[in-house]
Amino acid sequence: MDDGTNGRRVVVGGAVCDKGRLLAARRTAPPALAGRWELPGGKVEPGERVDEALVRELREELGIEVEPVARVAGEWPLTQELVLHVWRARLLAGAPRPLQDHDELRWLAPDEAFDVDWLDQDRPAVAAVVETLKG
Ligand code: 9L3
Ligand code: MG
Repeated sequence: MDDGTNGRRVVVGGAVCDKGRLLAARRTAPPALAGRWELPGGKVEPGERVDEALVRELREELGIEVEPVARVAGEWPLTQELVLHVWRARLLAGAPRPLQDHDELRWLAPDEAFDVDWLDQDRPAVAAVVETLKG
């Protein structure tokens, strides 16, 4: 089956939105990425759907419950083996806390969306999601 990933493992990032703002998370690892901001998430496990992985990762990393809304069009290569997909998600329950992998979180209004130093591969999806928030 052609899932469009050319055999690469999918990393899912969550564009979590609440009250018109987008959640950004600052990474603590690996050293090359520490201090950069991302749409939180992680690797999809074998046999797991991407939207399921998103719910699991955000529960593990931030202690929140989210509802996946829709995939953001596009995919962004991370390495030869990994490719980033982004899903918009709605905050259902909990207040995000950096439980693992992050040391700071911010809720960004559309006009602040690029005040943080996003990982390069996350930027196009952030831009697309910010447009939907302005709508
Ligand atoms: N990554 C890039 N953008 C993102 C996420 C969640 C992850 N929005 C990159 C960083 C790591 C790799 O994907 O090199 C795996 O992510 P993780 O499992 O360490 O979160
Ligand atoms: Mg992660």
